[in-house]
Amino acid sequence: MSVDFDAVIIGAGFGGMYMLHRLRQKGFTAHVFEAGKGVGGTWYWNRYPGARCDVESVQYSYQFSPELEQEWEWSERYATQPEILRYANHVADRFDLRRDMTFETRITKAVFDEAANLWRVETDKSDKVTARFVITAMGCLSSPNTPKIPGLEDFKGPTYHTGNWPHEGVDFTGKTVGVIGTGSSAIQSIPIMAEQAKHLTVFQRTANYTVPAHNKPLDPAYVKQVKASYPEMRKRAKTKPAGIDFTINTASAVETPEAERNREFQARWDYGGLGFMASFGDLLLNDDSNKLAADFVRAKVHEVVKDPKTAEALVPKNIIGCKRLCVDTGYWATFNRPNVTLVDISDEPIERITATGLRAKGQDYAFDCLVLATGFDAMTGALLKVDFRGRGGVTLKEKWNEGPKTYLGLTVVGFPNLFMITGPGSPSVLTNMLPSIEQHVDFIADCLEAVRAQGKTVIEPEPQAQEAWVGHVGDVSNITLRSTCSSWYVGANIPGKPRVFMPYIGGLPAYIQACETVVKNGYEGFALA
Ligand code: N01
Repeated sequence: MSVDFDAVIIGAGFGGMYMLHRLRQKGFTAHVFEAGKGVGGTWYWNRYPGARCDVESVQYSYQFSPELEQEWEWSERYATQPEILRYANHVADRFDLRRDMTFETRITKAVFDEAANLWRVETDKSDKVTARFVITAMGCLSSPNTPKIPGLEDFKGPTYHTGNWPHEGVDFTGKTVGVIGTGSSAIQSIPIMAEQAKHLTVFQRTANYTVPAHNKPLDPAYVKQVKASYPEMRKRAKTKPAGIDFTINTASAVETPEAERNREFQARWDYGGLGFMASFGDLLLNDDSNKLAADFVRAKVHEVVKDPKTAEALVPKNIIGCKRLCVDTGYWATFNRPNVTLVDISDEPIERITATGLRAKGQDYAFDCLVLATGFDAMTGALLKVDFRGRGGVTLKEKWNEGPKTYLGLTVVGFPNLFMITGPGSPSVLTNMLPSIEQHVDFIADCLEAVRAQGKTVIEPEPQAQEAWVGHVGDVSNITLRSTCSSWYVGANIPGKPRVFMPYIGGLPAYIQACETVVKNGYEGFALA
């Protein structure tokens, strides 16, 4: 039986765009379905004020095309959302990707037809297409989480979610605003919303660690130097656990003399960004080392925030780096403004949303607009919104009842010819997403080519290979402090979600090596038919 496409790709973010390009290069027919009106994925939806990437722009970019690397000019150390979206659109134009994309169309169902060895795919626009392979490129943080706070529908004013921000923007001038959440999205947007709003009230359940970005325009001489040595920089980055080229100090924090240790923390603090967590090699392995880094950051809150009670509430109490570290511009200083109030709700949940605001700890707060900076149903949320049915009609939801199980974070037993770009069980969110995406896309494209070359039509992981990988993902996660706290990495932000540390924390180099070994051994752990 003939199929409409060799591959259907779900999502036109950085994963879906490059996947289409690679499959075309290898002579496969592929089509992308995208719910949004344009390309860009996370950068298409997350348009809240202040949204920018926390990985430096010269590193948060594709490396598959040296020409693209040379022609594109990043303007700031950390690119803003509009600039990244321009880049995504430039890539789509440059590689003529749009002619194989359908926008404003969401894939709702995909059923594996075991007799014909193909996927039957359905969309919310009533399209029905068949494809030999389905490749998900839906992003890890793309299914916004709206918490079920009682009365949410009663609020009379507008409610905005940072992960699904109005495209026309929001002008808060003269408005009173309530913000729920203090994660990365909130920490980036609060300083900017505070500049506009008449009054901003921030409801904080967990105080978060944040490191200054020290963002700045890029010096043309630096850009020239980067462009002259891009291959070396990319190569170095692939030897680092997070896939980001920054210097890692492997020394132990506890074993380093105090003065030297503080010099290192301060130097990292002054440089800014996520490299702070690479100050020492054991910050996520040793409680005492972690506490030293945490105390260094905690002291900074008191240096910045004038009101001692507000400062104490803003001091993070948990393990640094356990939840994702935030990178900010003027976040704590925002709480010195007379038009900003912090409400600590760590000891009692919000009682209810009311018509005019919300009620917390027995007190009513009134505001004109409500901002939910409440994050995402991470890693599995978007995947489980699609009704995937594999062998025997089993759904992915049933299969992942106790948490996601994958082989290499790429494939699932019982779901032949289904590949996930940066799926659970891969380094994904613990790394610079762009190189991780490219590595997955290259793996999938090569794999499809190998299947074709052998005259086969079906590839699927073997149960024992998946079991071994899931076991390994769990084992390495238990070594670090990261698996110990209530974060979206373990699904703790979604009531009822199984608590499993979802990404692979063994680091990008170990992961690349694991994938390369699988390929070298003739797609070890996969069955072809
Ligand atoms: O979401 P979050 P985010 N009542 O889940 C609070 C990436 N990202 O959108 O911590 C009250 O981190 C919740 O409280 P708690 C990045 O990987 C990257 O900010 O659960 N509060 C928390 O404070 C990041 O980690 C960039 O106690 C409630 C907040 O809402 C990830 O996306 C920028 C609540 C959610 O924080 C997610 O970040 C932005 C409730 N019922 C995002 N429910 C870059 O820089 C939730 N909260 C690239």
